Amino acid sequence: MAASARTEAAKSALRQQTIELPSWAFGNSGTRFKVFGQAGVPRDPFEKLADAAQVHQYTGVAPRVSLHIPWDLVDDFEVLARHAADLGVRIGMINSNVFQDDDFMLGSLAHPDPRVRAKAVDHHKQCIDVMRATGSKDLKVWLSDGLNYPGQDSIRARQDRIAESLAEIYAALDDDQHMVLEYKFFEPAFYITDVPDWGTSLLHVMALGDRAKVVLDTGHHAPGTNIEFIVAQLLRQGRLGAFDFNSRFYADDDLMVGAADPFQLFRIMHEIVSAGAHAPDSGVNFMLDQCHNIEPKIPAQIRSVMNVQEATAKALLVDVEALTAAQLSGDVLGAHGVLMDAYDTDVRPLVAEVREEMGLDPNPTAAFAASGYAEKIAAERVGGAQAGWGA
Ligand code: LRH
Ligand code: MN
Ligand code: MN
Repeated sequence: MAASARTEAAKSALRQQTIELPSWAFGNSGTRFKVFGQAGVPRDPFEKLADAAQVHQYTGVAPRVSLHIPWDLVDDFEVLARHAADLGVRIGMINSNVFQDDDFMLGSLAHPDPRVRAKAVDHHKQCIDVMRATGSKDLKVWLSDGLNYPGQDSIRARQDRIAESLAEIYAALDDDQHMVLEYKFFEPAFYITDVPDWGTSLLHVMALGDRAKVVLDTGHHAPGTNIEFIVAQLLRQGRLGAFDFNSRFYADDDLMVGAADPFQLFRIMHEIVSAGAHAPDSGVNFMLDQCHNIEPKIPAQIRSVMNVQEATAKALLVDVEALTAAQLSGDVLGAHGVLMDAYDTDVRPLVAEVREEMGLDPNPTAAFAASGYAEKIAAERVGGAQAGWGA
């Protein structure tokens, strides 16, 4: 493909790619040391959606918002879904939360007590009801279940309990609803996490059925883990359901995607693009899972969306024919060079052009800043809510 054709194809793909925003990114957040309150943060889920809609208004590619239950509990979810539609966005994944109730201290779906497991399964059934009311088609499950001490519980029995509980949740889904299971190698449990890695998650979802897939949170791996390998492997199995994008330096830092390691994000997107999984119908949901503790939240989400777009643009510019030819002829440096040529391309003008073609301002950050929205909400909203932690 000629370079100009590649650029045109990249532009058309960028117009179609969408990125899902987390409602909790817009609330106050922090570390266990301090939550820093910001002026104008949303006081309820309705206002979180309004802020998310700003990100979509200026980027044009963020039309869905994930909810976290019970952080985003409202009396009437149909009203919330209509509010989203009025703002030009819609409800995306519904995240369950079985990590903040006292009953779940020793686990939720893996808990030794059947009564606690039933309570955790019931919570997921409530989340499925929220999906029905909002039109969401996807349930996201992350378990904080794990052990702090050797001998604390049976490793195998806990896997069996999780499998059984997940099967019950899966059976409660409607035929057109899906679920994803998120893994995380440690925290809050330190000795063992019951769903610590992609292999464990994959085994569980494969036992459930075709509508269960793995969600890969980029912050949930040990340092040095080759995430693009995991992406390639899950894609081969048709089991990559979604990303929770963020950046990590040390642990589950939840910083802006592409900030810590833009090259890693590019390598991930290269695997995605080479498998055609960036296409809107691929079944892979590109979501953000971030908290903005010290930076303004709406601009941080805008920047994150732009970071994903830029990494995708670079991946779309890889000269696939040249890469394949170099790979097949054993030209190690040639192949590496082709990949690096794409990574080293400044794609910012290309993405700006795409925005202009979509009728948007080429510079979303500046356009948002000029809109006066941040000043307006700071004046109007008093007593903003926390993102969820401790709420
Ligand atoms: C767990 C996690 C998971 C939760 C979110 C708030 O660390 O990544 O996705 O739902 O954080
Ligand atoms: Mn996550
Ligand atoms: Mn996390």
